[in-house]
Amino acid sequence: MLIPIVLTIATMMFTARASISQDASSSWQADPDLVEKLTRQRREFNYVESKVPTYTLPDPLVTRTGQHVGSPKEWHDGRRGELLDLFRDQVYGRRPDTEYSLRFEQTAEVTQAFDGAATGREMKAIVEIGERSFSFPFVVFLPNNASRPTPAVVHINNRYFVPLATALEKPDPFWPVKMLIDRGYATASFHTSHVDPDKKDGYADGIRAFFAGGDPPSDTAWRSLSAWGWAASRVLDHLETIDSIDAARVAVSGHSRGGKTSLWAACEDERFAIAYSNNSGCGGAALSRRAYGETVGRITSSFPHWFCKPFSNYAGREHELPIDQHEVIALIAPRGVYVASADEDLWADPKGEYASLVAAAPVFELLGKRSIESPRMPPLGQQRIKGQTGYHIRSGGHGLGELDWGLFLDFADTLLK
Ligand code: GTR
Repeated sequence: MLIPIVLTIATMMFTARASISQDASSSWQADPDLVEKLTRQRREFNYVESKVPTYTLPDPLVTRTGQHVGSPKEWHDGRRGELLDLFRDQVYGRRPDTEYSLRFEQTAEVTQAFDGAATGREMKAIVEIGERSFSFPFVVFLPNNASRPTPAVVHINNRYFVPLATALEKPDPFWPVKMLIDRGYATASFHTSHVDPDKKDGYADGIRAFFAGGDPPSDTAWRSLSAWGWAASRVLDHLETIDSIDAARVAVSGHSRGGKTSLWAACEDERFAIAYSNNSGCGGAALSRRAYGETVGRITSSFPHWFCKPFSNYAGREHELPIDQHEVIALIAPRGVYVASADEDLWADPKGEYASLVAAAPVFELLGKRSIESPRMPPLGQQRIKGQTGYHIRSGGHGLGELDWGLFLDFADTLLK
């Protein structure tokens, strides 16, 4: 008798557990088997929820001197600038204020792309300081048949450059141009490494060295993420000159390191109406204090060119950070923010990505806007949209594809159309 009873309980336990992760109505939780597997593979990193340190997040609505921020005016005139400066000095670095001139050159054009649905152009942004110049290419697509100026998405491509000819030849889920056009959006994209090489020793060839006249960067000078975000703003400068685009309705998007960049780009440049951050993790949407998956210590040693020097000092001392990543989202308020996670991408800490969106809610509220407030994550595969913020977690690993894009555009439609 004993054996069958034990078996039944074991089966029930298994069934109960399986139904937790698959029940379409329950809030997402990391798959315990995956947690176990990753823990075994990377012992020095934490994937276990119960081992997340207890932490208190800095309150975005309390200033450094302890003043409570009680009005939109106090936010805009005081606290927002204070927070922006903290992120500049402690995390992403400070952009130079050197004067430069900027012009754009068209290097190729196709007026009847995608059976006449779009015009595609390959462009060059040329930045000049005195006699010196620096340039990077980007590609723009404009819907041909819109009856009024369209919204647009500037996509930060951290993987490769997609030249005009390539974009016309083969669909690319990482930047699905045809899909964007079909949904009524213009779009533009550039490759991060063309602006600032994505490698530890690439400084000399990038825009940062160009601005510094070859001098090495100071500890708090901008790093690559900020440089890439700056480039997204230069592409927006160009979009502002195109009559068929409504420059007040332009989103900035990116995946992973590109998703960290899209958030920071929208903090630095308030012209972006939405930031879309896909699987951005540490230094992006995920809260640093959770130290779940990738940590401040790990990211600043693996990618020292992404963050300014002070950020590395918080390795293992995340609780001492004067800010946390929910305040990056707060800096984008009252504009739109969309965060997307992936079920198997625990390295990017989906719970921490969602939690920071929620922790920014008081700022949206102060500014008279609605945003996601529920501490419970939505179930796997179910999108949540409330006012200015949206979120989904899909099944699968680290990556950006048409499913993510489609859900993001559903959110963008609610704010930009
Ligand atoms: C990972 C890195 C992340 C993320 C990602 C990417 O290896 O640890 O911070 O940015 O790469 O950009 O694909």
